[in-house]
Amino acid sequence: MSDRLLTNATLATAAEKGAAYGLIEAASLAIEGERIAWLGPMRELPERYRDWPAVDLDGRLVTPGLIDCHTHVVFGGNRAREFELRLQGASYEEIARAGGGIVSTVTATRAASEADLLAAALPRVEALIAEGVTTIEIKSGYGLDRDTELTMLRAARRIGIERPITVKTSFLGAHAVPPEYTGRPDAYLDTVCLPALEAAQAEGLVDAVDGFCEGIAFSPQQISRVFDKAAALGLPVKLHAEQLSNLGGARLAASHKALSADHLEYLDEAGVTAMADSGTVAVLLPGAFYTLRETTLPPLDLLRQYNVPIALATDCNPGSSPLTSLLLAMNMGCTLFKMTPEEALSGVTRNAAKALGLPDTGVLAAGNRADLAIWNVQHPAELAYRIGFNPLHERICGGRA
Ligand code: DI6
Ligand code: FE
Repeated sequence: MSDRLLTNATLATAAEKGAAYGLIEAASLAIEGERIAWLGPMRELPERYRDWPAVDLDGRLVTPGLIDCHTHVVFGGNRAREFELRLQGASYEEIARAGGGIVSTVTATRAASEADLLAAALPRVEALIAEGVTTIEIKSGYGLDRDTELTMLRAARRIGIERPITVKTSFLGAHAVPPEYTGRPDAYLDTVCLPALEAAQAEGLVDAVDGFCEGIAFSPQQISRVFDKAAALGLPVKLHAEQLSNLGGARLAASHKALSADHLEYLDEAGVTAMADSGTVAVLLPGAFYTLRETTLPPLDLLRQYNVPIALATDCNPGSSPLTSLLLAMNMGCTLFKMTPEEALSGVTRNAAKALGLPDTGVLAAGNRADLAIWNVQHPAELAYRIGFNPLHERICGGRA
């Protein structure tokens, strides 16, 4: 699509400094190729853009394209049966220890081909795209053998080719101990996980390395070994930390300069200060909190007090968060975690970009990628306020409608 001008818009730029939401009213935004060339009040529009083809947005709100910075959208099967069991009283951890949970998805994922995984994931990704999502992070972690981990990552990369969306992949081989290694997590890491990471990196399939630090998964010592391998391969890290208990995962992640630590319901002050010092983003996942009927809240006040950037994501996965709406995650962030609607918006734009190490999206600014969402709303608070309604008017990803 050629160069053009959006006029008569309300911009919520999500810039860190300045007005709430980075709001600019009666604004124009010029798109040149895949980048934002200029934005600001209409009356300050520079001469050179005045004869560009213009679209009058009639006062509509424009935000950065939304970024879902933590998903597991590639997987086989589903866990509706486990949903029934949990409603009959079984806990998430009991189901996992009895060989259900993550491991049941592993069985279904191993049985699927790359084409099967892609076909199953696309409707989930399309639901996100329909809500203005322009960047998605996708993890492996349901293969837990070398071939299936690689197949998952290839399917994830394929999504970014088949659909107009930027995909960032994370290798999550340290997600669970597969049944064939029960009781031998270190042997799993040495013989499967670490060699698979090396192979995936050699194939260009990995943008970051993730792990699950939890009693039902891997200890901090084990995660450390995975992070050391990531460092040796030159890959950034992130971690599922303090979701069900406090093992000091956030501190560990921060000591490895992690991009993000995610979940964090059981995070303590030492973890918060460590994250503040390392610039690690707190990715909150209210869909999992809701699904697991968690009652311990992530420490929002401490995160704010120490200026830790806060992001929000769907955690879309078949077990703890079968959620494919980032707008609903924003609403849940506000209602369940008492985030402000402004924090919810920066959580799915500016801070989500930071959680993925992306410097040129997540904020509307000249020079950034033209990743935009145009909404049929007047004020940005409306995005987090409504439940189950999608006011997207148009989405532009890298300058393309
Ligand atoms: N924490 C989660 O919430 C997901 N993974 C993780 O480490 C859940 C994965 C699942 O239950 O399938
Ligand atoms: Fe997750």
